[in-house]
Amino acid sequence: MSKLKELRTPVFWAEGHPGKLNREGWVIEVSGFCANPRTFTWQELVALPKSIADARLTSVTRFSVRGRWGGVKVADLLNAVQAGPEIQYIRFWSYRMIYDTAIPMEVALRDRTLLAYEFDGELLDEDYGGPVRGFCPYLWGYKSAKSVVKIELMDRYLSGFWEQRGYPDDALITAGKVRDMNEGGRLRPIPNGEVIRFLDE
Ligand SMILES: Nc1nc2c(c(=O)[nH]1)N[C@H]1C(S)=C(S)[C@@H](COP(=O)(O)O)O[C@H]1N2
Ligand SMILES: [Mo]
Repeated sequence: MSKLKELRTPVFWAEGHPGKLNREGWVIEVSGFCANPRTFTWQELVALPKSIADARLTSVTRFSVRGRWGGVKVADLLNAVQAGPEIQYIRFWSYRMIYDTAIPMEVALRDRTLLAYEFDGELLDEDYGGPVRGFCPYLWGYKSAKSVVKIELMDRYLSGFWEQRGYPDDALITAGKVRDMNEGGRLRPIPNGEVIRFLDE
């Protein structure tokens, strides 16, 4: 059983569970405002420098799970495609192209924003967005698209799956209580204005 499952991390697939996915045959397209649009195969992706982000995935539905997320920094990926100066937002598309969400370039460039394929040293399975998912601990979890097949580098904002259904476009994590999955679902406060510190708690 995966660590995320052991922690009883909820599994969200608003568009329906994708079933078994082919990790070795996985391909991610990166296109839009860049000099070198291209695809990354699973093999090409894992050959890029690996970064570990010790951080929390925190859902607006009030759960939070912390661990060592491993993958490629979105910033490194943007370098690899020679991202253009026009880029304002990065949009992630999930398998089947039903679920999408976009994050501001400034957030995409932060240290712990990843294209993640691991949690605590284990490869992500389909339940938790494997083979490769967006991971952005700075914003509510709906900005961390699962099983990503396409990344669009955009000069403007377009609201995604949940944003069109009423969740805030900025997805800023707000003060309140969340169930901490690392502590069996115990309620943990997110203090006002201290979200960055909360990431490390
Ligand atoms: N493709 C896809 N990605 C998604 C979602 C989804 O329904 N479909 N749910 C989002 C939400 S609301 C959250 S909180 C996290 C939950 O991640 P988990 O299912 O791995 O716990 O995934 C996000 N990414
Ligand atoms: Mo969520």
